[in-house]
Amino acid sequence: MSFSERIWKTAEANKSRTVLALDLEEHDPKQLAIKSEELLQKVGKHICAVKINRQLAMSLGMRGGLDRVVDLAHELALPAIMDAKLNDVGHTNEFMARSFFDIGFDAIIASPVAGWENGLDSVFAQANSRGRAVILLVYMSNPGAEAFYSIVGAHGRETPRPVFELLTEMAIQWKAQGVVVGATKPEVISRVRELVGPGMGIYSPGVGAQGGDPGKALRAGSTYLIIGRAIYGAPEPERAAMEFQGLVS
Ligand code: 3DU
Repeated sequence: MSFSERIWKTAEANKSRTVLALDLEEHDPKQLAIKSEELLQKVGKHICAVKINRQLAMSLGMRGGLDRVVDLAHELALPAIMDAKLNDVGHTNEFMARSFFDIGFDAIIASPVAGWENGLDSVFAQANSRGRAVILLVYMSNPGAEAFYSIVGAHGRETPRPVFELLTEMAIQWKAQGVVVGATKPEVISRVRELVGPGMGIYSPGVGAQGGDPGKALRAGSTYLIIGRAIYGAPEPERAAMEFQGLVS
């Protein structure tokens, strides 16, 4: 089963389109591991995957820390996505992808800005040979993102188009298993949905703390919502996760 099929299966089983952004901050790595695991146990039934950033990897360490969180996610039948935002030359990207796949991650997020040749080619090769997935960052959710992702230019073609459309095309051409588009930009989500068709997962961060409207994002075409602070920062994370779950049931 492909990554796209697995996350969809969990989404259906848990009646949830929420990818939990596990961005807890805690000085002591042991406490951080305990809190991360407790949160996952609490909300696991109400989400469809967990996304982990580099700061958690740095704080927990890859072995004996992050790998246990990934194992727990799998015990809860949740796919684990590494938000590495890979954006470097081929050999270092490859090392990062291999390291995260080695500890069990099912998918990795990369930035298409690095390009294919000696950029993301090595990441896709790693993923494809191991049955894992690459998700590409196509439009960020923060207000400053517009300065780059919306630049309109011909980029060597006849009709001028915004950068995010070119990045979306790369995702299609390279057979990415998903794209990240900020929930704060429903009109961009709709356009990306038009371009990728119905089958590709659109992952939208920026809900809650960043001001994006989850209902609007889903109606515009997002498949999944990436949510962090609005869940783990809530007085009752389980209840908060259930409320987001309510959007799709
Ligand atoms: O704002 P939240 O607390 O719900 O966290 C959003 C998460 O999504 C966080 O892990 C961040 O790294 C990620 N993300 C964005 O916020 C915006 C992007 O464009 C891409 C990823």
